[in-house]
Amino acid sequence: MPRMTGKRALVEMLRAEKVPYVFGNPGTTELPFMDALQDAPGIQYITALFEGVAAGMADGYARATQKPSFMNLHISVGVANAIAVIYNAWRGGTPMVITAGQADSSFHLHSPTLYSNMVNVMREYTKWSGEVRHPWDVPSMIRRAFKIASTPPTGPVFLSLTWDAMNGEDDIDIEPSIHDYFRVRPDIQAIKKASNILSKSTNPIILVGDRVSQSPGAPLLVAKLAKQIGAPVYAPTTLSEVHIPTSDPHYLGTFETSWMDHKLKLRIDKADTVVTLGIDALIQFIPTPERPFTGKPKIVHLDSSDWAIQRSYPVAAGILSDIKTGLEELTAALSSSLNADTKKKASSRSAAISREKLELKENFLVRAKDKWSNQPISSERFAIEMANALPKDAIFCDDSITNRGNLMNAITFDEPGSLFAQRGGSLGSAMGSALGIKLADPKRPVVAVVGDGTAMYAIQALWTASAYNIPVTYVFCNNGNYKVLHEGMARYLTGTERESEYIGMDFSRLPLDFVKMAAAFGIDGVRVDNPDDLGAVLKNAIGAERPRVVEVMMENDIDPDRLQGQWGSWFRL
Ligand SMILES: Cc1ncc(C[n+]2csc(CCOP(=O)(O)OP(=O)(O)O)c2C)c(N)n1
Ligand SMILES: [Mg+2]
Repeated sequence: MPRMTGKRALVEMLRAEKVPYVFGNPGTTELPFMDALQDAPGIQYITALFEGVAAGMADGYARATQKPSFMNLHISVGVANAIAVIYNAWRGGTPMVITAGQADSSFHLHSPTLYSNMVNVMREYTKWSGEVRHPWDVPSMIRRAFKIASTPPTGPVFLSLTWDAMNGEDDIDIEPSIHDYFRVRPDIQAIKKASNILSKSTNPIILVGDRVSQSPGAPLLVAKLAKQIGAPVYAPTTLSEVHIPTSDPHYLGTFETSWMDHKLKLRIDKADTVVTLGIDALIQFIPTPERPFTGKPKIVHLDSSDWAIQRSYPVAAGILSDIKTGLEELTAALSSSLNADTKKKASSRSAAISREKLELKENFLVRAKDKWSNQPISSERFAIEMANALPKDAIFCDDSITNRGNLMNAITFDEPGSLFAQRGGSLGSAMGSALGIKLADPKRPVVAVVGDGTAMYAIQALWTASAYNIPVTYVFCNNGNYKVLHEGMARYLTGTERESEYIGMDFSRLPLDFVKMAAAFGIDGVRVDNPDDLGAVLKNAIGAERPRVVEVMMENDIDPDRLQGQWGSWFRL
């Protein structure tokens, strides 16, 4: 066993785990690690000037590679700065190993400078949180961290690295974690039960969540299942990744579960079976007059998370397994149990669903046409110009808030790995995520579409993009306000006579100027006011060899039809 310091063991373990990048922002307690990195030329430290950006990069890198990323933050306060974005990683299940320096363990009792019990703090936002107190524990703790982060349901883990664990010395063996035993197969009885329910179902619907795309190969099997049983497929408020090719005729888009879409509730009420796949089913934000599941439809839940199955609602059949493997077995069981009559009925449901999809698309195109030449630029026109400008191999990072719906209507995402949207609800993820994704897949153009308000939660990402020349194209939707909060207020006041003053929700006191901000970081930026210029500007900026900024001056009117169509209709019954 070679003798080495804890800090050297840490770096050797990172090498063994094949970690090419450390995302972080250092302080005094991280100096031992920063010192050891000097002797590890294969590992590049990417500095973020705000910890939320580092967390975004770690999130994007891990999602694009489907492997744990590694982040190193400063004691207590650096960790605290990153928590908003770590929150998204935790909700979405991004495999990340998050570390921070900690004071010498002999001081802890006396609360040294910047000390807090980080293990306790981070327990809330991670799958596992621990502290390394001895150099000889470095390999086992790092191995454990990588294993836990990458075991489905994947997620972030946290390690506090004490000063003495880094600087002390011992005889240490370096062995990486292994990752080859995660495709857990389902219980055959559970498959039979689910297949039995589904083969009798006359009106099923499918809801897909974050864990579907985390199981490589699962999205195509979702499409297969939807066709077999003739069911529409919905994603929650955000389609976070490609859980089913979006051009599939069964995919009907996202539904709003924050201010829950009333139409979805009606759809659930009419269904006799709801198939929930890899999803924390129907998480709500604002209470609705009725709960989404009223107990009538049977729920069939297939998930890699045992916690998610029966978490909030009773299920008729629960299948705990890798999602791809579970879907393979379920679709195989259904192939032998569906008879000619049920197959015929399923295919006529499929035909109706694809007609509904065409209608949704047509409605979107009519709206777009109506507002085609509007200035400020309409959200629909922006979405169509973006769809036309995106190269086939582009990766799209979405933090576009109120523009998301139109973008998802306009752009087709059929390839897993072509879409990464913010998940979890904390603003500012995509500013850093886009950089992590570009580092993971440098040959593909990476485009981040970010709300103007959202961009400001992590604008320091422009420094990292420019300083390291990570050529991401940032497109900022400058509508001058927090439009989604204006919409929320309008929903909140539905049915009352009260007029809102929308306090604290706009930037009119001092308009944001993203072209000037880009220039301050050495990035070329273009502001687009005229919708006819948009296509050419986007095409020119996407895939450039340096990071670019495009600032699109956009409408901020609230769309009453949309509000009425969703939340509002609860109150018009
Ligand atoms: C870290 C964080 N702070 C505040 C919020 C509350 N919030 C949710 S959406 C939103 C506004 C987003 O505005 P913008 O990016 O301009 O998008 P728009 O609504 O205009 O499309 C705010 C402030 C949040 N979700 N996360
Ligand atoms: Mg805005």
